[in-house]
Amino acid sequence: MQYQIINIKTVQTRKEGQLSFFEGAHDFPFTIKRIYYIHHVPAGAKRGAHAHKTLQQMLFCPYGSVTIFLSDGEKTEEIHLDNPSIGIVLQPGLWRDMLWNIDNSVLCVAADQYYDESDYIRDYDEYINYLKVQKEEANI
Ligand code: T46
Repeated sequence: MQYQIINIKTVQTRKEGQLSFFEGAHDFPFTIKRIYYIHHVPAGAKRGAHAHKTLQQMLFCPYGSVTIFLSDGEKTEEIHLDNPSIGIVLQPGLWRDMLWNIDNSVLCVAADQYYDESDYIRDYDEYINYLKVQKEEANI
């Protein structure tokens, strides 16, 4: 499955609390062009239900708990983002669903491209067909 879990650098500060950070060229496999975050979502709500053709993204949850369900058309995996020091880098071509486990959890995303709706595949049958065509093209 085309994703990596990354440890976000976190320091125990002299003041109460911890501070987590990442630096573009040092800690990232891509150049960040866009950051967005999803908030005010009630527990039990689901989002996602799409794949990206080319977009790479890093997802992390600085507050709360969100489960990410991934599929590559054959296998499925789920990752629990409930630690502000953990992120996942998703490569293109993965179907994703997200489940909010706790009210008002925040899901932050750093992306390597500007928003472009034409990069989304939002229909699962279309996604399976897209993967099939990709495989056929790779074998030519
Ligand atoms: C993803 C997961 C993890 C914008 O106008 N600009 C943006 O940068 C984004 C990300 C979205 N939008 C608009 C497009 C839709 O009209 O916001 C609306 C909701 O987007 P969507 O239904 O795709 O949201 P999610 O939470 O299902 O998915 C989002 C990202 O879109 C997606 O790339 O991988 O978070």
